[in-house]
Amino acid sequence: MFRSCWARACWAICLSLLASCGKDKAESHKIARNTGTAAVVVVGSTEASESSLAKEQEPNNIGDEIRQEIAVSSSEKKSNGYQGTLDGYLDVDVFGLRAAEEGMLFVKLEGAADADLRLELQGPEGKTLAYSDRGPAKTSEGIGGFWVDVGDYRVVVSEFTKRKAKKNKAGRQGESAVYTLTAQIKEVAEDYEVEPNKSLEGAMEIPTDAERFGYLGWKNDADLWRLPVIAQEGEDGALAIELSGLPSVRTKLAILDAQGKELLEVRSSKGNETAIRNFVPNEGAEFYLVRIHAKRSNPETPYALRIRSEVRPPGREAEPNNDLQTATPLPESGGSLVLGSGELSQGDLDFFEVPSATENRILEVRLEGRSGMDFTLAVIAESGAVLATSADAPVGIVEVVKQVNIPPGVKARIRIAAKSVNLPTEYSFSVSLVAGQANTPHPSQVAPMPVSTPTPLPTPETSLE
Ligand SMILES: [Ca+2]
Ligand SMILES: [Ca+2]
Ligand SMILES: [Ca+2]
Ligand SMILES: [Ca+2]
Repeated sequence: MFRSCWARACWAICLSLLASCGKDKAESHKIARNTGTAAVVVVGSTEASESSLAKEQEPNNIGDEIRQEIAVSSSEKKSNGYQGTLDGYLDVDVFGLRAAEEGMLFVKLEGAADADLRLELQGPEGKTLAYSDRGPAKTSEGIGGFWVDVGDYRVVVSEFTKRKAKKNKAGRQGESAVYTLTAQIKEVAEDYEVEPNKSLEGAMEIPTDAERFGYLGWKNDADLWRLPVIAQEGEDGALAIELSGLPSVRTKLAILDAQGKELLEVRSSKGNETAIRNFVPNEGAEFYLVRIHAKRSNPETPYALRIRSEVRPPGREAEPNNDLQTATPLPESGGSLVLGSGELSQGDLDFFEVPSATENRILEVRLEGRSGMDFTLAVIAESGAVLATSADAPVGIVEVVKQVNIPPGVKARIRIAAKSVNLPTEYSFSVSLVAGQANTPHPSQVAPMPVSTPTPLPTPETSLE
């Protein structure tokens, strides 16, 4: 206990020291891009009332001269913009956007309940910079926290029409209901992301035991955060990486090494939080990257990302442990019983390694999860051959495998997965090992099955390009 507390204290001190070392860099990086902008809390957007907005003037299609412009600057405390309509499904409305200052741009497109709106931010030459198509008609579109430099941009409003309707020229006809398009540069607090941060170069720092905020502000926005670490004292230190839920969004949370290689990615269910807990940094690793990403954006609600230091009790998993090679070794025990525990998020999979012995043993595993989740349990040989799986017990029932022969010298693996994970969920299990021979088929008589992607879990969606 004493050692454990001491290790925790050292771990925390080392991390906070490192965090303060890295701070100058993070701040200078941020200040450079925020010249002349005081760091204050995000201002509540003072929405322009619809009646105060000017009406769009046609023709304003792609290729027409831009005659209407939205002026944005951080000193403007209200949104500027226009009201418009889409005259049939083929109408496209292009507005200029002039940024008088650099900063974080927020664009909002609402109304036109009878049309499925799309919103695009373009460079002056028409190159797409950010895109929003979040849902059918009546879904507000927006772009949240896009970094603009001083200069000219374009905002394009158009309508989504299904391919078949387009082909048959059978899209919506006539003038749509009125839409409202507004834009504003908002000042953001110190602990918010600064875009662009899709690459290591732009990644801001998040120290341990800190909280940072950001937006998944447009389609395919991906945010990287730089997580500095230092070799921990003892072997029981770990990190918990926790991401808050975003309304109507399924978020993806990944940890990458310093070279950008993905080590583990978990997902949230719609609107819910997700987490990677029990993450154990490699000795000597300087930093890791945390990536936050989703298919569907939310330009209005920020996410909160937290990093906490934790202590791993004996037998607790060490992430990443999603395959045979990275299985967490279970502690050697004097007796015949070994205890283990861990946590599963959606997309996670946990492997444990059972210590080998000089004699043949009979293995039994009993797994208990919290909150009535449907776990699956398997015992696998070093070769990948499945030695035993738990019967498909209903939700909330303890999963058991028993009478499994473990030959001398073999380090068997235990694989733990779950069928549907709504929220990150803890589990614990016990492993009993008794010398002897059980009457079960030899491993070679059992067909091997893929172990890195268990059937019950949905296949991960395509990751970022
Ligand atoms: Ca129009
Ligand atoms: Ca972002
Ligand atoms: Ca896990
Ligand atoms: Ca895992």
